[in-house]
Amino acid sequence: MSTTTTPPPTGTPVPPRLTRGYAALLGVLSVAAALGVGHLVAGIVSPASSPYVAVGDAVVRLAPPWLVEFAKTAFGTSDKTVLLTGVGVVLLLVAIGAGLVSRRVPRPGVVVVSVLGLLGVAGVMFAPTFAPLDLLAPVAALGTGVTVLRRLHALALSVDAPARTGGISRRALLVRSSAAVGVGALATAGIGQLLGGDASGSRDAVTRRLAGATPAERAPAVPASAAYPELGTPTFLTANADFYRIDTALRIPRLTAEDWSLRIHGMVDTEIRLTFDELMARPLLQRTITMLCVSNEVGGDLISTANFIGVDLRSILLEAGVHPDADQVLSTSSDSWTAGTPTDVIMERGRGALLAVGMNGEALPPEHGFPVRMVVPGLYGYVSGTKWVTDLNVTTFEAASSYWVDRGWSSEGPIKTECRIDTPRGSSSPKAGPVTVAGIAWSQPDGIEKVEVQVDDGAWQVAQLATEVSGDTWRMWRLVVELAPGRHVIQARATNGAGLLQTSTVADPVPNGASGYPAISVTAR
Ligand SMILES: Nc1nc2c(c(=O)[nH]1)N[C@H]1C(S)=C(S)[C@@H](COP(=O)(O)O)O[C@H]1N2
Ligand SMILES: [Mo]
Repeated sequence: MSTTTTPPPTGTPVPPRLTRGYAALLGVLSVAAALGVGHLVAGIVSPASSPYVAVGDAVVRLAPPWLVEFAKTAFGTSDKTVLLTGVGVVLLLVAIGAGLVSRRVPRPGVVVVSVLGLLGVAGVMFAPTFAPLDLLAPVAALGTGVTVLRRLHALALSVDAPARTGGISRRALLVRSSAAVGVGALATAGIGQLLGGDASGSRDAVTRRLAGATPAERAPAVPASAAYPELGTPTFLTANADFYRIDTALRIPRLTAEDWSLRIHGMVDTEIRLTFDELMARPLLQRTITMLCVSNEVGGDLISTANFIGVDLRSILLEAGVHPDADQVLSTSSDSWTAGTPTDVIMERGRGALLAVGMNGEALPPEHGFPVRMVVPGLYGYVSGTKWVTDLNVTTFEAASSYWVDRGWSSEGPIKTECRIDTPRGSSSPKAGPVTVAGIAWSQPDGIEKVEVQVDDGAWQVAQLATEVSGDTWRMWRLVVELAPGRHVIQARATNGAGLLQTSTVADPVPNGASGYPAISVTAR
């Protein structure tokens, strides 16, 4: 560890530079400090926002499917470890490179470290679970990396200058500082790992348990004829990573299945407490359900469909013995969010309210409520979809209110019959002539019986409906209309399985859901 002391050719002063060895070490120390601090901040705020983990996840998301498949077959369950090791090796090489290009001045290394930092920022920003607070970790990492590189670089270049303070030489100071940065990087990373200890091990175990379980009731089949993704409608089942997400959680609760329990109390004959094992010992039911957020605008995308698996909530409440005047089930999550569900909806025979433990063949993803959430077909999420649910208080609407009701939303939240036009896109310019209009419609739990489309002031034309999967899910529709060149307004409206036409009254999401016919304007050319 010293600067090279090449004898200066007579007359010309040679700018000092670092030895190759220390330059490489400097690069590694800077990147290690950045990752350590990033991991620590992520451990406090949100484990998935660790720049190291986020970049690893981004690699998985961006990798071509064949590579992912290959990794799974070649490395099995250790594919994650192999990936993170691979990312680590690449980072180490880049870090060494960052040091080696900075032997004279820190600038090139700062650029390399900043690019790495920005990769971390990008990895976090484009993660499906992104929340603004997640930016803290990669930004802290970037700042740390650049600062360490600049400081140590300046110190290393000055080792041959006379000692600054009386006792200790600059060389000794450099050795100590470098060691301190190295130890600090390991310590912050370690503490971050401890703090961030998430429930992923517990979640993997639940996924394996679900794979081995035999459901007492299977989800209805989803034939290819149930959706028109080739026309621009969503796929029938929404992949977990694409499932819309709404919650007030700044950091996702890290509840494990082992730590979870549910208490059912209040206006019941017998209080019930369930552990996760006790819940799993009950009959498991698969149900395909379309969930919707009350904040969804007409035409919006806060709607998704999954194949949920879980336990019948009604049967548990029957066991508890609900008092006849208890009109509300107030559910609370481990992070103290609450929802109030009408008891009569949960207790309706055939409604299918679930305490869900799985989603599309996996344990619930952490951001969708692992280990247990409520799902009630036909009710907006804010009055029924409690994620990380740990408490059910059987009560009345008069005695208790819930999170969004306290903020002005309606206490009852039945999903309104609605539809959406997915193709053509609004403001697009399709070719004049026959144009396919397609979209989705929903009316849980009655299902959709008819969708009609109107072009300008023309007659309402009945669309072709895709195969119905269940009344609890969306139903796709399509229709070819003739468009003459020029601007046109296309509207749609749905009629549900009970013969009820959706309302044409335009309403905002507040206080109980948006309504009105979806309309787009296009210019045929
Ligand atoms: N614990 C908790 N559960 C919650 C919420 C929340 O903020 N916290 N939001 C609800 C709302 S408003 C909706 S629309 C659904 C969304 O569920 P998802 O994120 O799995 O799509 O979750 C519901 N459950
Ligand atoms: Mo919502």
